[in-house]
Amino acid sequence: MTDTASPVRYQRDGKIARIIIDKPPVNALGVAVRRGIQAGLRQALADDAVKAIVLSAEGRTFPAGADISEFGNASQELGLPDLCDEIEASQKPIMAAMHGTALGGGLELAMACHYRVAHEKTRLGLPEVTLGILPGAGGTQRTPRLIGAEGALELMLSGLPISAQEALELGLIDAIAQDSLDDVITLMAEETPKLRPTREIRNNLNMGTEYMAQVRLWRDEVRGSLAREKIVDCVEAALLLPFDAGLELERDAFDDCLASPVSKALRHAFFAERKATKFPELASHKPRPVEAVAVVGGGLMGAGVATACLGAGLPVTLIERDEPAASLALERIGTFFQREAKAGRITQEKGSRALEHLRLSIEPRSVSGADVVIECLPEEARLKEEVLRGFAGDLKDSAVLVSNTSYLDVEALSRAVGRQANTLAMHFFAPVARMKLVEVGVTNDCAPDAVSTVVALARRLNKMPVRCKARPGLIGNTVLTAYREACDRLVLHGAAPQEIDAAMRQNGMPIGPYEVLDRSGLDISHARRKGSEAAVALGLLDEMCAAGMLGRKTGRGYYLYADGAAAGTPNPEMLKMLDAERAARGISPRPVSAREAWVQVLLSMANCGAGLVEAGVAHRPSDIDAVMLHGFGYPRTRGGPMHEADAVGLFEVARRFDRYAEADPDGWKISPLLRRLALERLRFASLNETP
Ligand code: HSC
Repeated sequence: MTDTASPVRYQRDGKIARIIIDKPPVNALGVAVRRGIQAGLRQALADDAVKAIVLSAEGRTFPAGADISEFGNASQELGLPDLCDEIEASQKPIMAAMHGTALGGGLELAMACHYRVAHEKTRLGLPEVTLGILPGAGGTQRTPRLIGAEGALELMLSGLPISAQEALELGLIDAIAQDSLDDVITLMAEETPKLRPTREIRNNLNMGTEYMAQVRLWRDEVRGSLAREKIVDCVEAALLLPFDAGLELERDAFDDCLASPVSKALRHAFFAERKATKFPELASHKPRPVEAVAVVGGGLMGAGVATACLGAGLPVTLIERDEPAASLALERIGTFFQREAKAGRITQEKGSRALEHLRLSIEPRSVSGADVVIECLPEEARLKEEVLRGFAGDLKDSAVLVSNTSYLDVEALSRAVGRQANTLAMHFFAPVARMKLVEVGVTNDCAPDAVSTVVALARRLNKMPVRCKARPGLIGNTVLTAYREACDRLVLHGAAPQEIDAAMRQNGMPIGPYEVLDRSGLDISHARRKGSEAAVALGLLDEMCAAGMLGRKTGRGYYLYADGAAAGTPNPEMLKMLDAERAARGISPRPVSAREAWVQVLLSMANCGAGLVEAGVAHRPSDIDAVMLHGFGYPRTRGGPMHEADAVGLFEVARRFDRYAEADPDGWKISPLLRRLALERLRFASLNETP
């Protein structure tokens, strides 16, 4: 091939033609790659000296799928399904030589080849379902032909990748290459295998009535997920219909899924979480070396952070105020490693080795050897300031001081400690071991290389760092506050707290806001909201706290908890207080539907998010979605509040806002950015391209 701009290379080594895909970072099968493969194939077929063809990829992976960013574009020149058909129809044998991750359309491409070989470390899978779609390049028809319907369903419905060894056992691939794929390619040159189109393989299609009953069972299990339902339909078609009829059904099913709001939301989430974790402005600021970390405070968060650092192989000095507190922290960390070992996630040795790198201290000066110091003290500004000032003079000049806070003012803290260039916020989520999100709150005067040091550390801990401006609440808790305020307004105007909890769950939240308050303790929320002029429900909270209704810990909160009961029943005393509050404010309660409740919370969160983007706290709207998805259980199938508002249409969002504002102007103040975008008929997504 002469086209040097093509992301696909062609070369001939004796009898073998090699088609090599070279489109970093993941060799996604966009239109240029598809055209390049087709051109290579045609060149090989036209060359009489070529007896067999090998399709492989350069860089870190075989294609990790179709190019997701192309989905939804009107024209899809040379579709992947057509390319796969052309490959399968080749009159010279084609072998896919895979390494890295052969996923989605990448694996479908390989399944259209006549032979498949994978490097031993390859992961293979059909993860389309995680994007709300199904394999749309013949995967639903070829996979059952290669490995049987049951294995195919398992692969497609779970979306989880399998190892090369598992793929070999299933019959998805023909051989594993231990070292270099070249050995297998040489073998192919020597033996020139026969043509073997996957569409013609029928022996794996178990047509027994027993198996069909099982397929029907899968159907029951997947009701409610469009993509999963359609996958089962397609596999059933593979069992019953000729190949081309199955392909046709797959095409229609793929289009239906692609057009669904759920798939749009899941694809948005995919790009939002990747974009949020990129820090292009730091590209020229190398992180400082981090060889030792100190964690100040060994409570649940501190122990969690220390455990994460130890797990990543970093020596940790954990500083507590006294011996008993230090012993408790040690116990917490030890228990964590034991639990991990018991669950088989780490070996006993790894746990013990990690613990060997832990040093406990009750001497604040022990921070002196650390490159990064992470304070995880209780959320009290005065306490944090006092402790940090106490050891600031002992820190290395280059040490970065991190405050694990969300609600406090880190700008003020950094000034008080006198290390403005080297202080920032890192907001971990509990439980630290499971939650990947870390908000990195950057102060105005913080040095860029201090920020890159913290970002690199977060990545080393296998976390997902999302940057924002260090402002009380950062992104997540600011939007969460707007969410809770919206719920409180609904309650004040007539909904019972348990109705709001049910409405939020019905709309996909993992737990209702009042259930959360009961779990975490009403006194904590009360202390935080006191002094906030926006706190709608402060009157009720005041009364509940004064009456000792602090939630689960006192057995009474928004719900009553019988001894040992997992769930509570609505607390009649609280409902009486609520009625009194409504009467005192002259509010006549009205019913609120689950739908209206969701609309109001969505509008409030999106409006708050718009304010954060406007104030420069969040870099772009999709960062807010990433934070809400990963930190607060916002349903992924809705994509995040900013995406969901876009899906409603910002003009419609603003119109509803205005309607609510007529009745309650104080509660419904629209952000200027939201108003402007609505008037210009733009979407939040138009701001997502910010580097
Ligand atoms: C599919 O294949 C559908 C098929 O059935 C075909 C249907 C045909 C329909 C025809 C109709 C006519 N596309 O994750 P990372 C980017 S659906 C575009 O940070 P890692 C990613 O955004 C696809 N871009 O790296 C990022 O870009 P940035 C099924 C993709 O090492 C960069 O690559 N496949 C992309 O942590 C690096 O990604 C999947 O769902 C794609 N397919 O993980 C697999 N994949 O640097 C999706 C990645 O600009 N991918 N990018 O931010 C993954 O799971 C992970 O990316 C890997 C690598 C595990 C591959």
